[in-house]
Amino acid sequence: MKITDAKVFVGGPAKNYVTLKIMTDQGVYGLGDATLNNRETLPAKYLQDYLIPNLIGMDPRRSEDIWQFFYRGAYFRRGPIAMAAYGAIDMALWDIKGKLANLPVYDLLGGKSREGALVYAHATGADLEDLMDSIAHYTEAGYRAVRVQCGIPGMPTASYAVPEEKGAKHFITDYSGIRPKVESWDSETYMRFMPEALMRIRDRFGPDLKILHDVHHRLTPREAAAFAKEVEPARLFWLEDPTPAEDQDALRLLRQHSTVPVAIGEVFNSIYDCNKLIENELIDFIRIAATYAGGITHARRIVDLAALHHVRTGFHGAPSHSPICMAAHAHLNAWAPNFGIQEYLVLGTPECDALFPSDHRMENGMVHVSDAPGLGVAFDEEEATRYEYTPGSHPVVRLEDGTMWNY
Ligand code: CS2
Ligand code: MG
Repeated sequence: MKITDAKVFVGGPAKNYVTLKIMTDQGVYGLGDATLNNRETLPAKYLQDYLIPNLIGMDPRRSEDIWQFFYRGAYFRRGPIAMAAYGAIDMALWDIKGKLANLPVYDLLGGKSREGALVYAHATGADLEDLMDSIAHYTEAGYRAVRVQCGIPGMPTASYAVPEEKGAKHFITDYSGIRPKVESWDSETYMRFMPEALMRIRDRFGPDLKILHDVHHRLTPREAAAFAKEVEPARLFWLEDPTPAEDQDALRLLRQHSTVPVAIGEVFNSIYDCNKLIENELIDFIRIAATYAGGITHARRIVDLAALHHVRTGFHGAPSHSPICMAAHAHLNAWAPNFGIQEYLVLGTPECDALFPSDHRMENGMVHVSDAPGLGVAFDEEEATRYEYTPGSHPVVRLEDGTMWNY
């Protein structure tokens, strides 16, 4: 069996997705997601210029060897661009493998460990009152877990992922051009406001709601430890990215001072970014995504290491990823013995469903994986002709005096 061709599509409704389609001599094809948010053309180019010409003629069933060939063969290893490109190939090969076996990918991984995967939604508010309305909207829709982000008095754009003005829809990526907007940040103001706000949310919604909060890499290790200690009474489900994650030792101080569960890893792309965090049991949830972490093959290795250390999964599921990556997560979530929760935003808009038809479904705050062979998601190439690449950028963050900070 041989790979005969592969194509890359860049574009999509409201944002750019990088979609890979691998064709074989037996008529079976596979789909993968290489979307690297705000840098979408780069994994696409890597696929087109180097990886696809090498893929043609390879046996698609040998997904492990193909992964090793590209990872080791590159010589210069890892990095988000390369890992997203390998990730797309790997997902497509698992899709093909499932279609050949006539089995959903979760069965190839070891079968279902649960009936549905708990998800969390994103609630945001320009102020606390606005945020309470947004949380109520999701709890009324059946969500049992909600991530809460709130504007801070006196610093309207200071807290990550908050609408600029009341009622405005928030898109993190600004597609009006390639130059980023600048937001401002002050850790002291944030640390004075947020613990009390989280406590008020807990009081208002009661003990059962799972409340998550994302610090988006903004605090120093000492600040993060102080903050984590202060938010303990709100009994968060998790505190996400309290410090910049590339320093794996930064979490030690937090662990000495607080028992708040910590989630980290949405910017990681390899097991070597999180092995110390996992082995030293400095985190409770690992936030990798199948796309950035080199596909199902490498993500599964991270999930297995995490399982040895009581670390559960919480795969990144921001609109950064296409429904193909979310389908890969649905299969990993159905299987992983150490599943924790799934961030859930992508599926559901009519345009997105038309481009990526699937019967993975959300019900009562849980995702139910599709039983179709392979990944269980399709790609409508006719629909895809409606979209093209649109340059855009995340905001950047500066302190009041102009110093660059972490977005
Ligand atoms: C965020 C992301 O979902 C999250 O937890 O931190 O939305 C992140 O900002 C984007 O994926 C960046 O592209
Ligand atoms: Mg995050």
